[in-house]
Amino acid sequence: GLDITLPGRPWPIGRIHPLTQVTNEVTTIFSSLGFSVVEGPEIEDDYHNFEALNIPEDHPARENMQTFWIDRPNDNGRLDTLLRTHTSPMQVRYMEKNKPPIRIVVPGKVYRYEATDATHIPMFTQVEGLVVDRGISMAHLKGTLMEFCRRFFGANRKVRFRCDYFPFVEPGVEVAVSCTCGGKKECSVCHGSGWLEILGAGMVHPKVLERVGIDSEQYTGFAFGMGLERLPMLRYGIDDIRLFYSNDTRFLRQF
Ligand code: TYR
Repeated sequence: GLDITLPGRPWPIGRIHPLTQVTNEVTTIFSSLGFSVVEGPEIEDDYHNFEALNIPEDHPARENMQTFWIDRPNDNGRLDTLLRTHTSPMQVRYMEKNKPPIRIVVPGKVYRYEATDATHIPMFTQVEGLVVDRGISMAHLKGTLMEFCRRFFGANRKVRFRCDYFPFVEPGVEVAVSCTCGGKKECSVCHGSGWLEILGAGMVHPKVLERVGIDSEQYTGFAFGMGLERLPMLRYGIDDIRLFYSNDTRFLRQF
């Protein structure tokens, strides 16, 4: 017979992966600041990933971006196809097709040929940002990124800007956010420094603009690229980046 007093079977409910949640949160913040969200190819060519970003053949910056090359030589017998090492090639692709004013963010996967440990994995996620218009200055860069950090982390965290070098910007900066531990030596998130770097940024190098046919006398811009996994790691004190990719529901269920 049918016992209608029996409780129903529990229905397993899926949930949105924490990195998808964070991507949505980040793009929502930038949308409200007037940015459009675009995406681009994960398989890139040398020109867009390196050359057009001021990273020529023998530039030492290539060594910081251990590259997965695809074993398919071009007509000159050279390897030309790769898995993008950052989302910055989309700056170039977007500027090739669109004239200023430009205001975009680009979330996506990036790949580096690195050994795996608690803070490194061969595939991770970045969000690129690009603004190009008349009269864009470092003040716009700082204001935008400060506002982002305030909205994402809340008003209580400190935000630090320091000089950094990237071939495709001048000047370049690195942005870090204060760690919740306050700088304890045994903290596995910041290792006692009190800070975690979340993004690189800078004023778009005039050569990068000129290469895509944008007049650098009339237009200036700023760009940034953030490591997406670092945002929830900093916010929740997660100490192992591999947790995001190991499909352990005991971890995933918490978000
Ligand atoms: N592409 C850089 C990286 O992956 C980050 C970056 C992005 C730095 C844009 C500056 C910039 O303007 O390390």
